[in-house]
Amino acid sequence: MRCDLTGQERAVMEDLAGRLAKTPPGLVDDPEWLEEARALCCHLPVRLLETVRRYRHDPGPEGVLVIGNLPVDTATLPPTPTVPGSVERTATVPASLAVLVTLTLGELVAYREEKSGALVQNVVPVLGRESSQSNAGSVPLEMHVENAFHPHRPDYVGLLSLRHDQDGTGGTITSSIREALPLLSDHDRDVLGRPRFATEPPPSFQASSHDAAPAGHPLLDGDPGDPNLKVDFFATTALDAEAAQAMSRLRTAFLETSRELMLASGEMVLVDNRVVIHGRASFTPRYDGHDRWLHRTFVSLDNRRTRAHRPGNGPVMN
Ligand SMILES: O=C(O)CCC(=O)C(=O)O
Ligand SMILES: [Fe+2]
Repeated sequence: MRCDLTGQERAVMEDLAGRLAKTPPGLVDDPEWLEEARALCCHLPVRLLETVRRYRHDPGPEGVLVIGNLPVDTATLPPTPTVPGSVERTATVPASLAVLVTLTLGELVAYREEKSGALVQNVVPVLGRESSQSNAGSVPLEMHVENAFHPHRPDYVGLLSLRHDQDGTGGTITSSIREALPLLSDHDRDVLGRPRFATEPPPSFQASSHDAAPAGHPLLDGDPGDPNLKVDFFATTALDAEAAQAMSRLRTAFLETSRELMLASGEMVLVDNRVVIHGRASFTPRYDGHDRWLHRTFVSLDNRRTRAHRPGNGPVMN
């Protein structure tokens, strides 16, 4: 699914994001700023709201929605951050855009142990982390459901491109179980639907409170013909040999049906984290301030469902 903003719609977004960026205290994680963001997100161009509403009802076979022509002005962007764990606490125009679009889909959330619980996170390459299986790396990032280990993994992931890679590489890879499922045998589907797999927290989590050995879980659950998905091909292990073979064939099916999205500056992709896995192709960072830069946000659809994990009814989950 796609929605490219017209010039007029882009101007509306520019006005709303500009107003939000100027809202006191100008900090993304501040409750009063977020309150204003929730109000302003109801005023997005109606065609965009309709598209997001349709996408939330059913994300289509590919499970992703790309929104194009958002008003990111590369001329005024600061250099791409280079530090580990980089987040965007300041309510810049791009951060405001990411928040406004994300809030139309559901509740904006973050995880306390990841990127200091910031609601808008920077996806940037970090010197010395080239081979890390995290978004700071630049080797191929293995396909994963976001925070697959967590009992309340996000329902959607948002990625807004501020700056694309200088060589035009490092695309975001997505692949949908709706497209991969037909490539799997009934036997493999049955194995993947049983609790014969375990998933560790990703490297971006300081694993403190998740030290216990992860319990076995299925990779596919729900409607056998249109299942939900929970797998991270780096962090998930099969608990027996037959499960390992089925998981390997699942990975092959995902590779065969995957797409590479070269997000241009001002393009934002929303990924349905129940039906789509994502990853990233390799690229060569230069650490010169012009590297690939995305803002990442997470959506949870139901605040009550996650309440026990969110102290003070705030947006940050334990
Ligand atoms: O860099 C990307 O395109 C995606 C990285 C990723 O998986 C993430 O930030 O969750
Ligand atoms: Fe990810």
